[in-house]
Amino acid sequence: MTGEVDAPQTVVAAAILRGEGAEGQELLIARRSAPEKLAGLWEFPGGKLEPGEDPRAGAARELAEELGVEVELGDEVMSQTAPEYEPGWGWRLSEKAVMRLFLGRLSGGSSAPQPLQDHDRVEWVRLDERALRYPWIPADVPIVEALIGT
Ligand code: 9L3
Ligand code: MG
Repeated sequence: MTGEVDAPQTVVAAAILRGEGAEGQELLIARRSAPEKLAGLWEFPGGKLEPGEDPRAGAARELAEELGVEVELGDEVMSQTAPEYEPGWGWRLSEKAVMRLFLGRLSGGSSAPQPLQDHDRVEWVRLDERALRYPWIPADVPIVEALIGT
């Protein structure tokens, strides 16, 4: 009983946007251009929540800033089996950061996603083994694997 408290966590919120492509359902992924150590790696777009910000609202704000889109977000993406998913917290990114992740879609009337800020490319991809050929940022790899079911 040393009176220790949990270190404050950085909370990131991100979205998996779904769209209908020629071959069925596709997901939006974005390639980071910054910071340097993550440049060239793909992720589900999002970013840090502001203090007290609702996670879905924060994810929507980040996508508006980063990609110029309007989104509608729904169910949270969770896992019962991935060790990286911590119930009550979200996806563990590092010792100090967790990520809330939501399924969503572009709102009717939204512009198409464009890399405006921290990305240099966006793509719609099918969620199967081919998605694992992209160089993902390390924190997102277990999420993609959990979604594909590998
Ligand atoms: N992060 C990991 N996976 C993601 C996102 C959107 C972010 N899908 C990590 C990368 C950064 C941190 O969270 O270290 C904060 O993200 P940002 O605010 O730089 O986008
Ligand atoms: Mg971001």
